[in-house]
Amino acid sequence: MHDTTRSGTPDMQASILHHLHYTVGKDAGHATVYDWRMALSHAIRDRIVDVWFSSTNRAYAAGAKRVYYLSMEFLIGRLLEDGLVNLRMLDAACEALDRFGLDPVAVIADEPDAALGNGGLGRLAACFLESMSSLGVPAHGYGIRYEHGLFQQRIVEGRQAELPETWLQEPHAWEFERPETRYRIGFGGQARDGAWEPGEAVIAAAYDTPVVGWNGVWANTLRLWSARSVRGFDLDSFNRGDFVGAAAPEETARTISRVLYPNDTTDIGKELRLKQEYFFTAASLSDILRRFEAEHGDLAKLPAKVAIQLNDTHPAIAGPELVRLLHDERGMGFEEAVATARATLGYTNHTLLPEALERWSEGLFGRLLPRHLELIDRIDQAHRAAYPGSSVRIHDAGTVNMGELSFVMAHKVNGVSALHTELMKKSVFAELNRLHPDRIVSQTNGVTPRRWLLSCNPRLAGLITARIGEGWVADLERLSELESHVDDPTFLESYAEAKQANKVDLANWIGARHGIALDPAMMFDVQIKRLHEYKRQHLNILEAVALWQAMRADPKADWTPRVKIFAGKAAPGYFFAKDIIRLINDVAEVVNADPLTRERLKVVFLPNYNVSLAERLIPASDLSEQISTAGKEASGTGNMKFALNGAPTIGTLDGANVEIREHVGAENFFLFGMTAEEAEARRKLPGHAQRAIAADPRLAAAIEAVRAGVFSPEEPGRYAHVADNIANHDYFLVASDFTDYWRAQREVDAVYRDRDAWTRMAAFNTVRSGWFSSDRTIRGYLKDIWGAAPLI
Ligand code: NBG
Repeated sequence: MHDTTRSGTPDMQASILHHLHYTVGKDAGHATVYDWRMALSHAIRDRIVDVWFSSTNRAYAAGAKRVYYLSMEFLIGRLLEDGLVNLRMLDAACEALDRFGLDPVAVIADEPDAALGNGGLGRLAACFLESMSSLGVPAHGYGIRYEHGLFQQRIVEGRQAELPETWLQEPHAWEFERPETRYRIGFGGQARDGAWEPGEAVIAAAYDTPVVGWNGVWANTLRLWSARSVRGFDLDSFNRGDFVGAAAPEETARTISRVLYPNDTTDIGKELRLKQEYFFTAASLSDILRRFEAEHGDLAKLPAKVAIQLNDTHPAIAGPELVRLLHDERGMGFEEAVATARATLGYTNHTLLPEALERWSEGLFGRLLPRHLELIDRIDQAHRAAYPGSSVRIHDAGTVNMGELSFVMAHKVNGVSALHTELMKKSVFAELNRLHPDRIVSQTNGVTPRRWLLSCNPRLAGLITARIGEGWVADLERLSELESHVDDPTFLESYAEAKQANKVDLANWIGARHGIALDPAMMFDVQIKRLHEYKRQHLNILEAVALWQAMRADPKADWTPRVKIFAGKAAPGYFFAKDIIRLINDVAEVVNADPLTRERLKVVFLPNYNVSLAERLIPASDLSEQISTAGKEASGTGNMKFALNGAPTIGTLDGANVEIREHVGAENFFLFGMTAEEAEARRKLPGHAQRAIAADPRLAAAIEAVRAGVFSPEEPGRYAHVADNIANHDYFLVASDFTDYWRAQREVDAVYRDRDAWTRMAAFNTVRSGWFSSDRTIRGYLKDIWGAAPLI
């Protein structure tokens, strides 16, 4: 379906060769895969740039409202295939590479993943950028150009080892440095008489990456900031022989954009982190105001022409910073400045985990941003004056609360699924919601169908297009036109074949890459996401242990063969999560070697989970594990990708699982476990874990095996603390949900054995997942939060 190319193969060949010669500086006889990949990327970039210019001109000509998405993370992954697919030049490019005697797959896979994010939050930002371009919304993404993205994970003797990520070691083919776009960002110093005299400063330097939308109609800009020294190279020190000192200012300044913090939903409370947040937020706001002033001038119009979205509290300093820019620097009255800022800002909350709601110590905050602290206190006072009796405090008891700050400074606050939004109203923002009952809205997350179906699953995409045409790519809800096809045996047969072929590809890749032989006839049961207790990978591995024991006890029974595939990174300082990785690998070693069970149960942990690995795994999955403790996963977005690609969910009523189940139908979803409310109540019941263990001998035996060192014979006590955690603390209710999880898994087994029933279920998941497109989510933000409209 990629055939409708704008420029045919000869044209493509010519531009690849042109760039190979004049941009990369190689001739075909000496070019490496890297050289070819760069040449192709530049050839594609040229075409994207044309789209980019015309979009920019159209946005200026229309004088339209612009959307600015501020995010610490953009987990964009590889861009070449994205560009090729959206420009519809994949076939032409593959053909051209083929003519040059190259393997297109290898060339495309040569691109490093841009891993400028930790997980769902950063990937959502990337999907939103793509959707805004596909819809033709004039928008910019703003973030940090980290030199080192999320660490690379190796598994060494079962354990996670972290290595630095080095995506910028090779030139990044997609970006344009903008030496003319630089801002001086201050820190420290003093606030005096309503003005700020920073004690130090760094330069924020802009790098632009165009993001092209579907069909090559519109392209927006992702602008990432890199930190530079204001002083540059110190020649005097150098001439004195102090070579290290000469380079010191530059090195220090660059630290700010050096690394992405490898934390997922937990706060790290570091000075450098706060600096990063202010650095990119301040640079972005200066840039936004500069563009606005050039275009419209009158600051009163700001909310009519600019919508700024804060992706979580990381850019929460945007509130006081915008007030500072309007009030201190442009002379707007304080109250008007606050009202203008509020009307311009929106805030998305992405988690209710208390440890992730950013709070800074007043000492650190005041030292780094003294004027902002003053402004925050005025904002706080004004809020209290407006709502006497309110106990809400932005700055209180020695801390500055970024959640409260974001809420007070935004005209809309949104949760990322229906359940999450409701829980937000009841918990973290209960009082603020009473004071501002219209402020909280819900916007359920979504994923871009271009990357997460068309590009990653060409077999299924081709089958869909053959049946209903290609309109679904731009309008995913059209998948519902396939409803009647689910009754057509030929459709189901092709659907099953596509999945099977994807599984064979994955098995071959895992075999070649990791030396693990997987039988594609087994069920591929997949849990891929960051390691976190609330995501409960330990529930999944305990079930594997119990299943292994059950198989050993009754080897003759007719077990449904399955392989449990895990992948995911743990924050380097999150020791329990790292122990779970090790436990999974230890269980794998024992279970996979057992001749009694190994034909029917395998456990695999794939290292270095990233966007590209997800693109490989999801189309080849049979079963999607979404088993978080109810009330803890704000939304999830992987859950949507699996459903769309025909992997039914085994899951709890958490996050967007709830809505997935409503859409695909309860009969096509394996539900288990307590609801959020029940979980909350159970947690308060003394001895809940022990009771659950006493009631389920299977669970007791599985925990006992882990405790006794069955999977760590060389160090029997290795997992005693894990067993102890589940038996005695179990905040995440692993024990209490185990029995029902086991039941649901056996139901999975039963349905899977009926190939037709399973295929129907999988197909219904695809056909009914159209609502989970990020295009739909963006339309929701446009209507309910941004008050902006697409230009195409
Ligand atoms: C994550 C949630 C996910 C959600 C993504 C995107 C953070 C702070 N939150 O459930 O845990 O899907 O955000 O909204 O990373």
